[in-house]
Amino acid sequence: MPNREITRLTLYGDSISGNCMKPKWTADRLGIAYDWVEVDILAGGTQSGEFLSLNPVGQVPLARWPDGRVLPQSNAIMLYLAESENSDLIPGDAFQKAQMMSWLFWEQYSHETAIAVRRFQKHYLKKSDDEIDPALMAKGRRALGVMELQLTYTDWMVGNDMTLADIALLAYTRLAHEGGFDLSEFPAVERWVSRAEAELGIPHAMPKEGAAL
Ligand SMILES: N[C@@H](CCC(=O)N[C@@H](CS)C(=O)NCC(=O)O)C(=O)O
Repeated sequence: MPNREITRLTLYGDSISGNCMKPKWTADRLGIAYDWVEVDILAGGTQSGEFLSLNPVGQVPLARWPDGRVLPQSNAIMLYLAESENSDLIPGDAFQKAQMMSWLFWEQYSHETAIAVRRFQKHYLKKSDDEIDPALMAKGRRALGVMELQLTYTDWMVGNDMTLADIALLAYTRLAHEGGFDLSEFPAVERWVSRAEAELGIPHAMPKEGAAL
């Protein structure tokens, strides 16, 4: 499947993956046309010979253009798409752009590595809480606390408008309940999730009130 002829930007991703939603939402927001190729992580799609020939790292998301260029890494793909459209998803001010980058690096090092990993283990691998490294809950709650601090004072992670930092952080924050995190402890984050989902025109992913976590 991955090596078929392509005629326009093609995004390879698994719809259950927040990382894969980041370039998709960015392309949708920018009105960039693309084909979506679903790669089933749980069925080993990222480890097939065909897929590995495109991305030896064996991970989605992956962007591929008809001229043969391929680009892995969710945040790199978002950046390239937004930059190529001169989008205001990247602040014009150099310092604010650096702040946005700072959140993107933090997301990959301190947020995704706890919240996405715990969600995957709990929600998809069906591990009980006892089987999951307790450090993941502590690290994830700490990351949500950092976001709460920022979002108590500002509507968006950087400046007065949505940037790529919001898109990157939304991907797994909106699904944190699937990892056993309780976002009602972080009310500013909860409000920001709704704001960002509305801005991107995507459905609300929060659990219904009273639902078990
Ligand atoms: N830092 C990478 C992480 C990508 C990643 O972890 N992808 C996961 C899905 S969220 C994957 O493809 N896992 C399949 C595998 O490892 O075989 C990014 O942001 O794109």
